[in-house]
Amino acid sequence: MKRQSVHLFVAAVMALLGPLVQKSRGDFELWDDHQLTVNRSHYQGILHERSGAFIVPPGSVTNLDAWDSSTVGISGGRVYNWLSAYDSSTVNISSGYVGSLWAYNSSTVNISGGDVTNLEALSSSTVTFYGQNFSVGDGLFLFGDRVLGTGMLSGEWMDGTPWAVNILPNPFTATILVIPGPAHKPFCVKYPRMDFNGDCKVDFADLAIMASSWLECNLVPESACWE
Ligand SMILES: [Ca+2]
Repeated sequence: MKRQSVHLFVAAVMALLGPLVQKSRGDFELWDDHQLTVNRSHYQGILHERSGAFIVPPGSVTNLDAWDSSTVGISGGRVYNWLSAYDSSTVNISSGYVGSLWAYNSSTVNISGGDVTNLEALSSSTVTFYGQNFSVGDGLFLFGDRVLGTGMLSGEWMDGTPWAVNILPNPFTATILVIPGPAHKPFCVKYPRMDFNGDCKVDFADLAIMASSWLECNLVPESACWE
C-alpha cells in the first residue's frame, strides 16, 4: 500500500475502533514539534513532522509509527508489537523492549541497550548497534563493521548485558552497522520541556528565545492583558 493509502486505512480503522480503543487503552497522535513523555500504557502511537515520543517506565505502546522527521526515544519503556520508522525519522533505544523494529525510507536507528527481537532494515535506512563482542549466526556476515545477510546477530552492551536480534530482510540499499564502544555520537533521549530550539538542553539560548517574547500578549481586548 502507498503511504497515503496506509494513512487512510489507519485513519479509517482508528475511526471505527478509536472510541473503543481510546477508552480502554489510549492512543496518541502527535504533530508539529509536540514532544510527549510516554509513561503509561497506550495501544497505538503515530508521530508526524518533528514530533517526539519518549517511552520511559512504566510506559508502553503496542504499535508505534514514526513519520517525517519525528523522533522516538526508548529508555526502559516497551513497544510490544511493532515500531515502524519511515521517512527521515530517528529511533534511539538505550534500554527497554521492542518486539519488531522496521526501518524504512531514510530512517535512522541507534541501539545501545535493551531488547529488540526482530529487525527489518529496508530502503536506505541505517541501523547502528553500539556494543561489544559481536557475533553473527548462519546466513549473516560481517564486512568490516557492516552486517550483511539475514540471521541472528548477537553481542553485549557496554555494561556486559548479552543481547540477540533476528535480522530479517536486509537489502544492500539498507545499512546495518556494529560499532564497538558506546554511542560516540550523542543522541537525545528526551527533549526537555523548555528546550525551545530543540538541541536537547535548556540553556541561555532557550532563555533568549523566551526573553524575546517576554510581555507579549495576544488577548483581545488588549486592556485585558495586564489587569
Ligand atoms: Ca535548547
